[in-house]
Amino acid sequence: MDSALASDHGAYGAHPDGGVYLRRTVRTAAKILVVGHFAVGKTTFVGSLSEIRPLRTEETMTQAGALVDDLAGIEGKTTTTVAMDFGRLTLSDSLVLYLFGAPGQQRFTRLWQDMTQGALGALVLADTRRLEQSFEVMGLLEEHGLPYAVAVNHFDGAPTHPEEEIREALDLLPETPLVTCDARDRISSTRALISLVEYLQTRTAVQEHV
Ligand SMILES: Nc1nc2c(ncn2[C@@H]2O[C@H](COP(=O)(O)OP(=O)(O)O)[C@@H](O)[C@H]2O)c(=O)[nH]1
Ligand SMILES: [Mg+2]
Repeated sequence: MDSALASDHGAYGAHPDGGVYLRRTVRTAAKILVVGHFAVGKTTFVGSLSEIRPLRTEETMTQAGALVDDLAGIEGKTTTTVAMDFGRLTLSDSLVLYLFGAPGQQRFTRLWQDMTQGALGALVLADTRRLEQSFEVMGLLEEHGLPYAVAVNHFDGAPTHPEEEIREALDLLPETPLVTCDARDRISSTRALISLVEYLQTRTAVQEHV
């Protein structure tokens, strides 16, 4: 876990309101991934939580991309993430989270090698209209040994299912947290993130006792 922690970022500068610059008091930085398939809401999620203007690397989808990215049900979307989203969330005077929104498309899997370095865990965003598309990212996380929680991002008109059915459809382990969220809403996104962080803490506590 130590690899995920960076200490003493005081040199980055300070701002009395904890705004753009990192507070001098911050001692621990934790890296969390926000992952999921195309158009599941990663950029929206990181954007609603980040206290700095999120860094987004998106480009307008080209004809070539349209052949690869499945647009069924999301016709309004004209951009797709080509690399990653990056945001920052200060949780306390001493703790800051760095959020990395990562694409799940197969052609970006090599990016995962770098991105998973030092990450504590991941929040998998899912969409009930395309649950089967979450398997790819969950598989990648398992390959990299990263713990994760799942947040079903609620889209208008998307079917709602009982939790048990979603768990079964996604083949989740009993301990894997499953929550619902609206990625556009800061409070809702914060709750989803908290469920992941609490899960990571319980795992750490268990590991410390073995
Ligand atoms: N109704 C609804 N729309 C959302 C939600 N989250 C994202 N969207 C929309 O879905 C589209 C795809 O979201 P985006 O964040 O770009 O997905 P990404 O490809 O995973 O980064 C955008 O038009 C968002 O405005 C949500 O929780 N509810
Ligand atoms: Mg995106």
